[in-house]
Formats: sequence, structure tokens, C-alpha cells
Amino acid sequence: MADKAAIKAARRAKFEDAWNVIRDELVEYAKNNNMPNDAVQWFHKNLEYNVPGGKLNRGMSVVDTAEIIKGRTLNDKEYLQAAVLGWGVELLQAFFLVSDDLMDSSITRRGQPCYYRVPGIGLISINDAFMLESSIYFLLKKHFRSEPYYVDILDLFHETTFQTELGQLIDLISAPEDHVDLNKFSLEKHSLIVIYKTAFYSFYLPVALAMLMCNIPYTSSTSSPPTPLPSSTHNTQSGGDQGISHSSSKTTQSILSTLSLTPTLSTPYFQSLQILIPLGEYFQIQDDYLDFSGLPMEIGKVGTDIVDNKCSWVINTALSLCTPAQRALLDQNYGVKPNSEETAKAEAQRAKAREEGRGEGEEQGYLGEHEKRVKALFEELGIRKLYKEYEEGVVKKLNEMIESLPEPKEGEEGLRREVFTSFLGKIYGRKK
Ligand code: DMA
Ligand code: MG
Ligand code: MG
Ligand code: MG
Repeated sequence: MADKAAIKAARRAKFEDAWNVIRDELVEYAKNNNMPNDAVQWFHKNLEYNVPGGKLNRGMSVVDTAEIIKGRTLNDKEYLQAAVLGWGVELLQAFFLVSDDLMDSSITRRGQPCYYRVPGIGLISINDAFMLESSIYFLLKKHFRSEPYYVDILDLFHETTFQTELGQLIDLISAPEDHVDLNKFSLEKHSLIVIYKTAFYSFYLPVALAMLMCNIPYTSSTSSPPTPLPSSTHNTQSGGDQGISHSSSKTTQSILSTLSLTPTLSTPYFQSLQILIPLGEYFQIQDDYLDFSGLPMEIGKVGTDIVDNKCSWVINTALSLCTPAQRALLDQNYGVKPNSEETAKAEAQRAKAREEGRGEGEEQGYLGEHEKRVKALFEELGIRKLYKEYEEGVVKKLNEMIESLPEPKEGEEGLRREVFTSFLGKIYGRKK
């Protein structure tokens, strides 16, 4: 056990070492473009504040997946390339998170103030977010320009970015600030939001990048559609045992049929999507659940979904179970902003935390009366237990899907089941 933890820590340290090289290449680019010292320093701070401090699951998955496909450890050149792709995913994530925190009016992230709240940053964070995104393409050009799959990598990053932005769009317009209408929410809508805003970039992108790096052809040369998994689990309402979980299957199936056509993806990419889309959906349901139940000192952020009127898994589950009286309470309290007195109290609490050097990221955050009532009702409805039931059900189904994947022969390169079981192992039961 201690050995396993030590190996994990060493893999992370190696990946973090690669970040120092990559960050210096980016900062060097700014210097070479005649940027004055203050601009170079600013860019350096943007990169350091926003890119390396997370769990690094997405980025390290590129390295892990490439090693599983090849069935061996990577040589130095391969490692650097995989690390560039991995840090590319982390840069994309940083770009989304800086923007997401502005749009969600969030308070803390990764145990520190959200970037836009750092004194002197404010709306400059919009340009800083763009620079995080552009950094990806500078790195890809530098490290992959002469590879035959260069254009496929570009296409994949661009398409995934577009999909995520579509997801953010429907997340945001489903949650208007000035008008709460819980009739507009549904678990189907939730599935669509979370698959687009989270699953593609967090799960499919790292695996597809690793497959490209291992020269697995991206598109199929024949015009016949890719072979779907033989599993019949797709045709059932996933997690539907208690009728409360989520209704992804229909949504997942219709998304998959769109994606298999444009262009004709080769079978390993399509099969990855079939597993990674529901896996990503599960991951975002965890995120929604932790927004309600997680402690800021564990999850590194203060939940904002209730105040922000978000179409989250938690509210949709509550809506499917509540009595008319409980529904009235939700109508009156969900998505209601704190009043000016409550906002002032919250700010004073954060100022005190700063003064006492506790760091804002550890504060529970001040709850307004409306938010408190909604949270109490979620507890009364037994959301915690329902979530655990959902989690057990979905993990069982995902394992069945993974087991239905054809496995390459011993010693042969290819997409192994371990790619997916390792992902599932990383997120199952997570508390942050
Ligand atoms: C995050 O959704 C999605 C993207 C693309 C960043 P979210 O707002 O629930 O994330 P978080 O809870 O981390 O703010
Ligand atoms: Mg957010
Ligand atoms: Mg958001
Ligand atoms: Mg969230």
C-alpha cells in the first residue's frame, strides 16, 4: 500500500517537473515577442496561479493511457510529448475554470480565491483565460508540427473546446439570474448539459490524445459506421433502478449517433466515447453532489449551485421526489441571491479568515437564509443516501460496459480495458 502511494507520488512529481519545462517555454515565447518585463511576469503568474494546482487527473491520464496502450513505460521523448498533451488538457481546463468562475460568480477554487477575485486582476482575467487557451497551440506547434497526426490533434482540441462551450452555454441559459422556473429543469436536460460541459474535455480528450500519439488512426478509411460495443446496457435507462438517478441513455445514444458520422471515427475512438461519455456524466454528477455536500476544505471551493439557480443533479433529484409543499419551498428559495446584509456578512467572514491567515479556501462560506432552507430540504429528502445508491448503480453498469470491450491479445498494442478501469478507480467515491 505504501509502495503504491509512493509510486503514485513519483508519477505526479515527474509530471509536475515537465510543467516547469513547459511553463518556461511559454514564458520564453512572451519574452521573444519583445514583451516588457511586467507583461512577462503577469503571464508567468497567470500560468502558475491557474494551471498546476489541481488534481491533475486529466493531464496525467494522457501519460497513463499512452503507457497502457503501449504496454510499457515511455522513453524520454515519448514522455515529453505525452506530458505536453497532458499539460495541454490542463491548460484547456484552466481556461475553462477561469471563465467558469467569473460566470458562476464563484468565491474560491483549489483552496484559494478565484483568479478574477485576486486584487488587481478583475476583468483582465478574460484576456488571461484566452492566453491560457492560446498557449496550447503554441506548445502543439512546437512539439508536434512534424508528426503525421498533428492536424488530428488540432482538430480534436478545437472540436472539444467547441463542445465544452456549447455545454457552458446551456448550463448558463438554463440558470437565468433574474428568473427562477424549476419547471424548465429535467434530468434529460441535465444529461445534455453535463455531457457537453464536462465529459468530452475531461474524459474523451485525454484518451483520444493518447491514442493519436500511439498512432491509432483517428478516422476510418471505410465509409461504414464504427462498430458499437456489443453491450445491451445502452438500451436500458441507466441508473433507473430506483427511477431517481439519471436518464442519460437516450441522450448518450443520440449524441453518439451524431458523433459517429462527422467524420467517420475509427472503432477504438468510438468505443472510447461509448464508455467515457457516461463516465464523464457520472463525474459531473459527483461534482454537483459535492457542491451541495462537500466541505470547502476538502473540495477547495464553496458551492454556488443553489444560489446560481443551476440545473444540477441534486435539484433535479429533489424535484422528482418532493411533495407539493416541499415544491413550494423550492420555488420560493432556490436561486434566490443573498440580500445585501447577508452579502456583507459573508464578505466580513472572508476578511476575517484572510486576517487570521486561515486562507479563504477553508471557510464553509456564509449561507443566506434562502440557501439554508434549500439545503435543509435536500437533507430531509435524503439526497445523501440517494446519491450513494446512484453511485453504486452507475459504477456497476460502467464496469459491465468495460467488460464488454474486446481486449487486445497479451503483448499486443491497443485500447485495453485498463484505460477505463483506471479512470473509474480514480474517481469512484471521490470526496474532492
Ligand atoms: C464546470 O462546471 C464546467 C466547466 C467546463 C469548467 P461547474 O461550474 O459545475 O464547475 P465547478 O463546480 O468546478 O465550478
Ligand atoms: Mg462553476
Ligand atoms: Mg459552471
Ligand atoms: Mg460544480
